[in-house]
Amino acid sequence: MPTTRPRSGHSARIASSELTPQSVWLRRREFVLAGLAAGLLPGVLRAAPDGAGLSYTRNARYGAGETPNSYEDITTYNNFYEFGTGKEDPARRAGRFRPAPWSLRIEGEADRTGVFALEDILRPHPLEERVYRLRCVEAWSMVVPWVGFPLADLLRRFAPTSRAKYVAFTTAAIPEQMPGLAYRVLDWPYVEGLRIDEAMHPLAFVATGLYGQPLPNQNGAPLRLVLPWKYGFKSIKSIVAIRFTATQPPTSWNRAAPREYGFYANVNPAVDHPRWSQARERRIGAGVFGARRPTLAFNGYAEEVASLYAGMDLRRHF
Ligand SMILES: Nc1nc2c(c(=O)[nH]1)N[C@H]1C(S)=C(S)[C@@H](COP(=O)(O)O)O[C@H]1N2
Ligand SMILES: [Mo]
Repeated sequence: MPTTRPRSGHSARIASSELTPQSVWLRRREFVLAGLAAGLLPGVLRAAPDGAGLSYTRNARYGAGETPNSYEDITTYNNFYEFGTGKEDPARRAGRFRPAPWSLRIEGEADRTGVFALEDILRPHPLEERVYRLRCVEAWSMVVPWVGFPLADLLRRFAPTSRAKYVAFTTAAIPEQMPGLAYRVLDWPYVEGLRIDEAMHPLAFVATGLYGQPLPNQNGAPLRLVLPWKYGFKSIKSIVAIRFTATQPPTSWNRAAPREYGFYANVNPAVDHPRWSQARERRIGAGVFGARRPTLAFNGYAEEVASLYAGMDLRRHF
């Protein structure tokens, strides 16, 4: 599987400095120092049990002061209804799922559309680690050290046209490999969508790994979105298609229960779910005393993303 192949991180590029004319090297050095100042520190290569670790840089801008959940918590307490609705179903029932070979279909309002092999999708992107909070709409939360790259960097490669106002995403639906598809809990395949400026926001992330290892099937292998300021259901897993559209695309949870799940789904402690409060959350794995904590506006990322929604009524556009 291609994601197990080590990729070169910043440290590899620094090492090539001797081969470069000095003027270029000095400029590159400024670039590297700017990167360091911005918190892009060389990553630690953690070895996976089978030796298949990813190579990545650690982006220290995200996750300061947060203790990541254990690998065990993150990979055994999941929502991935294609494998069943129980929290332990994905870990137990995703073993037959094959995330390789994989391809991604790019469609709609973009100059470069077509079907691309996953290797070609991933090749140009240096991987970085970002520790993000994940807040599920069900009022539990976790902290996850994702490995991946900015969604904007991927989307720009397809040269979206000026008519591309939204981006729609589709999950794989393979009945022989995904036993949950036998139950019509949702209208399969799982679909999600973003306004294009949300998708291009620097926080929007494509994860291909976690804890320095390729994504386990239950977490959305081989690639999934991570949108830390939105409820977890926006972070669509195991993506097979991306479509640039002029109009707002349908989304699975909104279609299933429009009064309960909006298109935007920004984490908002001031707007309760019709059946429960969103004011507080239960941090998985935090023990009896640390477990209950207040939910923050935009899951604590308001400083970065609130301007995306300036002038919008967030009770109406929930
Ligand atoms: N295709 C698909 N994507 C999905 C889901 C799903 O059921 N199917 N569940 C969502 C929900 S509700 C959450 S909270 C997160 C959970 O991600 P995790 O299991 O990696 O923590 O995935 C989201 N992405
Ligand atoms: Mo969720």
